[in-house]
Amino acid sequence: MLPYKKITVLGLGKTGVSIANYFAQKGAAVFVSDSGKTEVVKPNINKLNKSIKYETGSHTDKVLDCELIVRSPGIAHDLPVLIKARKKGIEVLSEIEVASRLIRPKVLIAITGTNGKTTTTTLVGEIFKNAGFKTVVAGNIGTPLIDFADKIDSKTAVVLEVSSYQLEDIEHFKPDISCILNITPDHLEHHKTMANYIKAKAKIFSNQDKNDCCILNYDDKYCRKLKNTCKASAVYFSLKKKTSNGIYCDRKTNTVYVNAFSKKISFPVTLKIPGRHNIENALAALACGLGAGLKPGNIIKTLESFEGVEHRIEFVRDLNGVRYINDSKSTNVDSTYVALESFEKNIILIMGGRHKGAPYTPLKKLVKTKVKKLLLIGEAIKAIKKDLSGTADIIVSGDMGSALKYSKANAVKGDVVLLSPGCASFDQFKNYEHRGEVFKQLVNKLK
Ligand code: UMA
Repeated sequence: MLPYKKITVLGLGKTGVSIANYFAQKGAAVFVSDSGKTEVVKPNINKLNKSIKYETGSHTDKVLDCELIVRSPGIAHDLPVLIKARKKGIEVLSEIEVASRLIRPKVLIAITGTNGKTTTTTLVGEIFKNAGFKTVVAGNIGTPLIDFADKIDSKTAVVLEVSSYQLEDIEHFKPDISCILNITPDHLEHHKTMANYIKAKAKIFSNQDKNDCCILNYDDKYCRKLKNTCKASAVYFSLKKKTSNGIYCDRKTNTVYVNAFSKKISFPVTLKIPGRHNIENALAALACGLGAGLKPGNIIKTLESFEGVEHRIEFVRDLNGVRYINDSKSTNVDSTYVALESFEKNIILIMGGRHKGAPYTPLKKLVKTKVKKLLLIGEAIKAIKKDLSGTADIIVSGDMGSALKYSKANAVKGDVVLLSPGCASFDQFKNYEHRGEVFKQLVNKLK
């Protein structure tokens, strides 16, 4: 148990409920503050332990009557009440910092990156499960680490997906193996500048030392440079260059060369998951496994049998030769870029949702060459229209139902109807999973 008797939890989403209940059960006095309207927050209030006090609608100074504030990841790091708290000397920590102080696992692997986090975290989890480990997969992927705190022991492998939001308020968080998959503009509405975003990502290795390992993408300019500031033993993965301490894949022959972890080996790998980005994810996962001392043969078997994750370039249905693909997990421009790269041409692309600040212009070339119709939904319609005008035939659909109705009426054999929004989902859906489910339900109803 941590040495705090009075704790405030800021935000009552998944993280807030878990952390508040954990500390209440351990006997601490817990206060929860959520800025949302009572009727919206009510379902989560109902999940709270009865001893917990709460406020809704705004964050008042009641928040400050504590020794520790645990900030939910989606809440701004510089919220006025948090600035006040820090001035008063109250600790402000993220849930992963708090939860990681309570566990002593066999190995802690933390994975971040703008895109590919969920796929890679899931894959690394599978690698450890298949190697016979008791494995916990948690974090930004959907279940807060604190939910497993009492179940993790010295035999457990913990595989954690971490976001830049969670990393902002860490202090001692120290994974044995850290991994940054890539860094491209995202969450700029939260971090304000790219420099702040990179700084938050780099915190993943800030407490590591030479006995730890940090896995970085050589082909990503920001990741490559981070090696210079990293005290852990850094291992690169790359599709472009065989580095002296790294893992490289030759895409022409599908051969992987490992020149790291005191190994010099090569082997062929055939993945089921499509696209360049998934080869990168697989190389990173391989590095995580090798870094933890697992046998290459076992890891390769898992890489080759892995079928991917829901909502990420997920095949839904073939209707009269038209393929429907759910990529609702695309909540930023770069992940839509990656999805477009995975298909040849004849794409009917559904984009839009809540705008997150980054421009859509990096998609111009791919949209122009591969997209037949660009269907726009949600709040970002104006911003996308402005950035991508002149690239493809743009149709303002407004919502998912209309976009699919249009797709059904206009798609011909050989087309791909791709939902890859490039935006957050919160304008019209509860979250990206909800958006993906709605898409799949509507697609499966098409006659
Ligand atoms: N709220 C306040 N004050 C504010 C803003 C929000 O009280 O100023 C309240 C809201 O009213 C709401 C609550 O905070 O009730 C929501 O908290 P949250 O946004 O931190 O969401 P959680 O439900 O706790 O989910 C979080 C992650 N969400 C975000 O980082 C936005 C989930 O990642 C994660 O799975 C979960 O913790 C468990 O660890 C989702 C995500 O979108 C998938 N992550 C982003 C991404 O992957 O791009 C970073």
